[in-house]
Amino acid sequence: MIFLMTTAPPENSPWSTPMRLPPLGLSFVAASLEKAGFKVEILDNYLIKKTNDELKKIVNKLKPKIIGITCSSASYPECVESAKAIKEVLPQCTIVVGGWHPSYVPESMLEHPEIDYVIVGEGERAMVELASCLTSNLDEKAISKISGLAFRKNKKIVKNTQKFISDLDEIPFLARHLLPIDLYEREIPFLNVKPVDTMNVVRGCPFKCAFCETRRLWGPGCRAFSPRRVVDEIEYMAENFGTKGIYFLGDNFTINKKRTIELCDQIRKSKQDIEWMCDSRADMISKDLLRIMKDSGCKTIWFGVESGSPRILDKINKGITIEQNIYAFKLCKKEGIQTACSFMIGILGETLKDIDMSYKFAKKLNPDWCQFNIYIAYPGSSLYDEVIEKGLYDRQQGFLTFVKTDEFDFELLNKIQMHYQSKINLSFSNILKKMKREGILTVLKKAPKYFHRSI
Ligand code: B12
Repeated sequence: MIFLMTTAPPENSPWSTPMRLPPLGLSFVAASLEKAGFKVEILDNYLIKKTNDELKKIVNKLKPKIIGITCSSASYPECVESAKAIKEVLPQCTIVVGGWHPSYVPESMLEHPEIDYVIVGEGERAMVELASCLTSNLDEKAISKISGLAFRKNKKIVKNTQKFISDLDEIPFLARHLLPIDLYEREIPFLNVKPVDTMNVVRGCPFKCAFCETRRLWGPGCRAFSPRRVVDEIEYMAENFGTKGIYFLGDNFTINKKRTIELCDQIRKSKQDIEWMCDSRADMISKDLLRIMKDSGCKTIWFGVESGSPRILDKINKGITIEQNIYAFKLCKKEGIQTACSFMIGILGETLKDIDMSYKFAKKLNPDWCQFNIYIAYPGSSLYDEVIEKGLYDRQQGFLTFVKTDEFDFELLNKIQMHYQSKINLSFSNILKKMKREGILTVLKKAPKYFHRSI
């Protein structure tokens, strides 16, 4: 039996978000393990919040041979603590970690003897290979050849080169049946239907934003599930979980226009009448594409605008101009697609004047929803290296770094964030728009959420 789990930063931590979404990556890994014949259980501890003492009891009862843990830079300390707790009661089990943080800094995981293996990047194939070796008593030689595996050998850390799955359709549908589906949010302000579920259908991003750099996780190219496969899964979700809306989460849904059009066609022709939204970039949409997207149920597009200062857009290497953003938002409005967007505040090199430019720009774009995230530096990105090199921080929690410059620190950014977010999202016109879209009662019920802070 294989036990998979997530961990979360403590509730009062600045990195904890109130969003309750299913762990897509871990559930893909679970689905692949099931397809290979393993019995799998998932504990979404980001959601359920069992203490380590409770976790010890659970694993002691289940006695899994292998435990896989998802780890982000925010939950790194909790991931290590969980591994330690597990090994206290089950010293013989094998602990494998995967996810963004282990993929970028596998050494930080393997310095803890409780963690046996790290899977760098895409997890499905490597985890199945590892589990097969471990359960068929194959020798260490076979294990040491697994692509994407990092492990200790003779007091050194070995990292095998990754091999990416060229045909994503070989990955089975997400193992939603292993998740406590009713405990998730399943509604979203930008769609009028309920329940809404999330999907990730594109992997990789060719752009080189200095704060993100997903290439180390997904490789240099961009791969996607076939439109037919995506629609088959939507139909399966609708039939088995009542799904009526989809949020396509991920780097860039519209990266390949031809594929996006094909997917829209398939969605339109499918027997399910779904509403959906996606993440995209201002330079990756066009009038004809928006029309096709709208025709197939697209209601909202989320854009990472990041800054209203051209200097900062250059600094983060976003590759999108102020003018392109203005054009994209106008186009969406004209074509009847709602816009949501996020900005980052507190980037190194940014001044309070730049931050103010972002606020003014957000007002000018006039999105239906706007989020100001406080920039956090995390390993793997070039901005993180610069923050550390120049000492531009005053605190670190695990690997997450609170940027501090002569002009701002986290506390000030926090105040600015709350102020901007409430000014824009709680403006009279935006509240009216929300009420029209979601109904007065829903808006009143959700009001406290509009104030929540996010990084
Ligand atoms: C959805 C999302 C969330 C959701 C998470 C919902 C959930 N339950 O998963 C919410 C809103 C809660 C969230 C919160 C946060 N997030 Co977030 N999030 C994302 C987002 C947009 C999509 C993640 C996703 O589903 N990807 C698709 C799946 C298929 O990929 P995956 O999860 O990476 O999984 C693959 C591999 O990583 C690996 N894998 C993953 N887990 C495991 C486990 C094992 C055992 C194995 C073998 C392999 C493996 O295999 C998977 C399949 O190939 C990403 C950006 C992105 N483009 O991915 C950011 C991202 C992951 N988040 C990020 C951050 C910073 C945060 C927060 C700190 C933000 C905050 N202020 O609170 C928190 C911390 C959360 C935590 N757990 O500690 C960063 C992570 C950077 C880092 N180094 O950790 C990202 C990359 C965004 C970015 N570019 O800055 N997030």
